Amino acid sequence: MASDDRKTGGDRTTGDEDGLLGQVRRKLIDTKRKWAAEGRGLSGRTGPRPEAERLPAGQRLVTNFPVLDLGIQPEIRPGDWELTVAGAVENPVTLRWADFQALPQVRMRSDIHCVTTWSRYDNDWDGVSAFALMDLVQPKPEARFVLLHSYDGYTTNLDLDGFADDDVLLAHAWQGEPLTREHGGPVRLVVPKRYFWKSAKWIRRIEFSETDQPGFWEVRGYHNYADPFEEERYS
Ligand SMILES: Nc1nc2c(c(=O)[nH]1)N[C@H]1C(S)=C(S)[C@@H](COP(=O)(O)O)O[C@H]1N2
Ligand SMILES: [Mo]
Repeated sequence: MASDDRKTGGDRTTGDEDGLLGQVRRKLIDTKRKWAAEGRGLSGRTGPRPEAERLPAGQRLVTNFPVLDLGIQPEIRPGDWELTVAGAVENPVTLRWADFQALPQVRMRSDIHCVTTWSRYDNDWDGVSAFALMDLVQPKPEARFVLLHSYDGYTTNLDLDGFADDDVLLAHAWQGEPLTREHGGPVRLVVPKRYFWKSAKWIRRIEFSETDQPGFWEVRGYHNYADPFEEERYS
């Protein structure tokens, strides 16, 4: 942890988290984690989508990995990278590279669906799960949304359920190789159940909040929720 940005774990038998909402939230997260361990989908499906339903409407499959961004690709060396997680959380943190690497690491395979109509199957991501990050910062009961901030000035928003899902991670590697600068290295968010603009590259700050704050594309007419299987492209 960078200096004393991270508060001590605190006594969880006191304070907000002891309230009913806090208990419900912990229960909810525990349940989702259990489902994830059992390989259950949150939509009630068991296991992956059938192959015939895997490609959302209006998408075409590609095997390359297109690059899309605002045209600025910030060069952040791991030694200079910092991720702050703050807002409506019990334990705000600023993680540097070694702190991030010391968190539990996972590998997750998922499909990418970009609103510009390309989809790419079977991407292997290595990094830190959203659940592990939430364990660390302990979102407060009132936290209902997340705003992601990136080093290029980009922002994007998610409802808490969108972020706190069993396939969401902060990735530092793709297909077993360190994430390249053009794809958001050193660390990007990956949110497979939403169009890819929600997967912030060059992540710098994660803000938990009571209120929803639309991000860069969301204020420019992109859909707030962005489910590819509902074709939620524009609002
Ligand atoms: N920081 C940042 N993240 C971003 C973007 C961006 O411009 N800046 N573009 C988004 C969009 S629109 C897409 S489709 C994906 C593209 O990721 P890729 O370049 O790795 O394919 O990143 C998303 N994350
Ligand atoms: Mo996109």
